[in-house]
Formats: sequence, C-alpha cells, structure tokens
Amino acid sequence: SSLGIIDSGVGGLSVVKAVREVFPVRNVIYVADPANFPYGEKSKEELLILVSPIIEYLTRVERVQALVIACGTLSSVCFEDFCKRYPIPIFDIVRPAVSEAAFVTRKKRVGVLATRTTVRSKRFARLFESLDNSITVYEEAWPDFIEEVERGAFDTPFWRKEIKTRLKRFTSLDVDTLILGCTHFALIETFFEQLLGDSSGLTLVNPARACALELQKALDTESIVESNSGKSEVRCLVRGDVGHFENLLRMFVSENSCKVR
Ligand code: DGN
Repeated sequence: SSLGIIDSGVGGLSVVKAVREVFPVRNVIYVADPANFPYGEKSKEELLILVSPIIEYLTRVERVQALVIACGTLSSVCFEDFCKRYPIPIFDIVRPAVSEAAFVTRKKRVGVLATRTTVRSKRFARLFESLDNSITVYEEAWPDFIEEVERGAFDTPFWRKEIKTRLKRFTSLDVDTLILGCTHFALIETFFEQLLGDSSGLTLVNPARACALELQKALDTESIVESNSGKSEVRCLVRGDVGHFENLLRMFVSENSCKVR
C-alpha cells in the first residue's frame, strides 16, 4: 500500500517531508511534472488535461491507496473534479491550512501567499467565509519567487530584501497569520522564518504540515495507508528534467532515501 503525492515540481516535497515527520508511512510515490511548470499560471481546463493521466497512472498502475494533491493550485481548482473522478481517498492542502489559520488568528486577519490561479479561484476566501465570515483574507500571488524556488535560486541577497519588503505589506495590513499557500513556499518555511525573525507578529501556517496531520487522523480512523516502524521509501517519478530535479532533491531533502526514476 502506498501513498501518491503530486505537484508540478519540488513544492510537494514539503508534504513528503511533513508526512514522514508526522507518521512512518511505508511507501511514497512522488510525481513531479517540471515539464509543465508552472501549474500556477494555467487554467483549470489545462490542468485537468495535464494531471489526469498522472492520477490515472497512480490509481490504476501503482494502485496507490490515497492521493495527496500537494499543490495549492491543483487543490484550489481541480480538487472537487478529482474527488468525483477517482474512487480513492484524496487530500488537498487548502482545507487543512484554512482550518489551522482560522484557529490561530486572533485579529481575524489572514494573509495567503500563492499562485495567480489559486488567488483567482478564491478557494481560500470561500473556505474562510464558510468557516468564520468575520475573518478578512488578503491574498497575493508571487509567481516570480515560486520560479526561483523551482530553480533552486531563491536564497540570494536580492530576494531576501525583496521578500522582507513584500512581507511588510501584510503586517501593515494588521495581518497576524500568513498561510504559505503554495507548496513551494511551504518547502522553504525556514527561509521565511529567518526573514521574519521573532518579533514580526506574523504566525506562519504551513499547509504541508496541516495536511500531514489530517492524513494522520484519517490513517488512524480508516487505516488508509499502512504505516510501519521501519524505514520508508520515496520513489520520485519526474516528467521533465530529471537531473535538475535530483539536484533539488539533494538541496531540499538532505537524506538520500529518495529514488528518482
Ligand atoms: N507548488 C504549486 C502550488 O502549490 O501552487 C504550484 C507552483 C507552480 O507550479 N507555479
């Protein structure tokens, strides 16, 4: 029994890491699609065409027991379609992040960093409204910075300064809780933490961790994915530049328990 996890590129590795921190999962199959990066600039129709064959492969050939949509964009625009089409448990990263942020915010002002397609979809805003309509949501799309993360080139003096400036926009709006609503940002949570420091007044919500905790609950109640106490294996299937992906794996997931194919 294995768990399928998908994203356009490296971002979804944040979910792989979080899942393995939260519970020992036996087998993970991670599918990245850098050939079609960025998903965040594509329409729902384009994404359904690109991603359906991947999910069909995971469900029919690999027979995964459950699937995690480890991409804010796909979670925002395709999640419901996927749930209708595929008869396995499917998890997204948006709902758990919204629940956590709604619980954490004191000022009832939440920020979301995401892609253009995610922001346009208004899925975050709609979910907040249905949970607690006294919460105000400020969403920003940072496609330029997501691209730098996918290139592995995000930690530069230019970007440190630029991101600090961008984050100040949220604090000046009196936002107290910020969702890293694209998994490429969740993957570099510590970079954001460093830039914010201790006195920023902003609490970060990592959707990868929120999603892993939800999975753990489902695992307890429905035994969706068998866990074991031994070492887990992650198999990465990459559509696109495999060599670059391997470099990124070394950069973001330090241990070498991941095999790329
Ligand atoms: N990592 C994806 C997301 O969370 O939206 C997509 C990033 C992208 O492809 N631009």
